[in-house]
This record gives sequence, structure tokens and C-alpha cells, in this order.
Amino acid sequence: MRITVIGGGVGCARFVLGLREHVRRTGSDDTIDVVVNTGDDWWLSGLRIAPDHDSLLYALAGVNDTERGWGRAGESERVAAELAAWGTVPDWFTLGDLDLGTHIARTAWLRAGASVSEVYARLGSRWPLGATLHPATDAEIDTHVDTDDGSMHFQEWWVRHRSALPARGFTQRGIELAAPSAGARDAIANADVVLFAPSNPVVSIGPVLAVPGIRDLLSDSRAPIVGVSGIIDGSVVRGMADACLTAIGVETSARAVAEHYGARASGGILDGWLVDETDVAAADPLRALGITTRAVPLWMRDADSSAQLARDALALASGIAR
Ligand code: FO1
Repeated sequence: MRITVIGGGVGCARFVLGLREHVRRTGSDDTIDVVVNTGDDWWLSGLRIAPDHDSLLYALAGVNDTERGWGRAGESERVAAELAAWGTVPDWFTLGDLDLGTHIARTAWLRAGASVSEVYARLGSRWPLGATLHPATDAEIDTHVDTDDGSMHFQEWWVRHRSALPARGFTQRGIELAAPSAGARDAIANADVVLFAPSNPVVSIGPVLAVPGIRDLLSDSRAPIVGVSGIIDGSVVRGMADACLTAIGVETSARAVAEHYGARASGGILDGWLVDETDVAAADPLRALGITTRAVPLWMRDADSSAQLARDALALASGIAR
């Protein structure tokens, strides 16, 4: 079975680790593809930074900083201090020494003409990831946030301002010229099941869905599409998705996010939706919308709970007739 996950960042990395663990435990020949959000990416000090990709790469490689959720384990920041002294990197954004190795290699390959997809393939070939990562698009679609203080790159809003500046909207610059990458197109069109990771619905899932052609690929896919809520009992599991959801007028709840994604039967993207047991009340109204909903434990605390969540998502998908 070909399993395709859509998302990016820490929640997606944890979910994909659980899925990989589940596949390993069952000894099946299932494969995992991940269509990764590139809206977080930005140019800094002449380097291309790709947070949602790198969180997945490092987590699957087992070299990630599990505390911070981004960057490398065992990191040092000697070059970062110099970059801050020169002022080419603001002091609120840290590029660790090992992490810089990735950014420099990626930028060198891009400058030499490699596509983002090619860069993903080269970076991923260094470790046995157990999954294949594809950018949603090879085009640059950096997310910018519109605030009363003007428009700024998502990273400045998210890291410098901790999303505390009220956002009026999120736009992916250049999105109208973007197209799905070949890998993303293939991973969705030929999936046996598509899973939306418990990622930020607005800035991690949203930019992927905004790439022209991605929604058509999803609606044309023969695979059941199941999402996992990143909101438990009205709170985000991690990060600041609540500030993002509020900005687009969506309540921070498992039910509201599913309604935001929409039922496939009525032009949305979901056949199924996993909510935490504390959100069991969302199941009936969502089923009435055409979204088959199950309440299961959603907290991913370790390999066992993450693998169980992956199993629950696949079980829900297998029960959905396409
Ligand atoms: N997040 C922070 O809160 N502070 C940082 O200094 C920081 C540096 C950083 C460097 C590379 C990278 O790939 C990610 C980094 N992040 C940092 C995380 C990132 O800005 C966001 O958390 C993600 O984009 C959210 O999905």
C-alpha cells in the first residue's frame, strides 16, 4: 500500500515517525511519501531556509533537536554569533552550525540549478529515512502575514513576534504561478490512502492546498482521505495554530477545523477525521456533513502512541469505501 501524508513541521514529523514505526512493526511492504509544505521557507543571509522540510528530515534521520522541535541535536552556535554580529541574521533567529551545513548545501545546489525536489532527494539520500519527501511545489511560495504593522514574512511574525501581532490574513507570494511538483503529483495521484498530518491548518496545510492543481489531484484521487486533528479539547497541541485560525475566522476546535477542510462529498478534502476522545461530541455533526469521524487518543507521547495513532488513521481510511 502506498501511503501519502500531507503536512509539515513538528506535528507532521511526529506523525510520520509513528507511521514509519507502524509499518516497521507490521513488516508490511507499505511505502510512505510526504508532500511537504514550503510556505515557511525563506531566504536569510543568502541561504534558503526550509523549516517544515528540515524538521521532517532531521526527525526521520534521528538527528533532530527533540526539545526545540527544529534544528539539529548537539548543536553549537559559533557561526550564528558572527552572523548576528554582522547583522545578516537577526538576533531572534538562530542558525546552528550543523544546521548551517544543510542550508549551505541546499543553497549551493539551488544556485547550481537543482530544483527543490532534487535538493530534497539529495538531502534525504544521506540517511535511511523510511519515507520519501516531496515539496508541494518547486516554486517559491513564501507565506507572508498581513498585520496592522504591514506585511511581513511568516518567520518574522512567527518567531520574532510569536504570532502576537493580530494577523489579517496569510498569502503565499507567487502561488498563482506554482504547480505541484512531479513527486507531489505522483504521490497523491497514485496513493492508496492520503493522510493529513496534525499540522497547522493555516500555514502548513493551507499553502499546500493553495498550490494550483493540488485540490484537483486530491478530488480525483481514488484513495480515501483522512485527516488528524491538531487541536485537542479546544487547544492546539503545539505551536500557535490558534492565532492563525482566529485570523481566518475559524474557531480553534477539532470540529471547526474539519468543517474548514470540508467534506469531500461537498467539494472539500476530507472523507474521514480523527479527533481526540475529549472531542467525541464532534463526531455526530461531522458525520452528518459526510466526514466519517472517530474519537481516539491523539496525544503522540512516544513510539507506541504515535504508531497507534497511525494505525487508527489507516483503520479509519480502510473502512471508507471509495
Ligand atoms: N524557531 C524559533 O522559534 N526560533 C528560532 O531561532 C528558529 C530558528 C530556526 C532555524 C532553522 C529552522 O529550520 C527553523 C527554525 N525555527 C526557529 C523554527 C521555525 O521558524 C518555525 O517554528 C517553523 O517554521 C514553524 O513551522
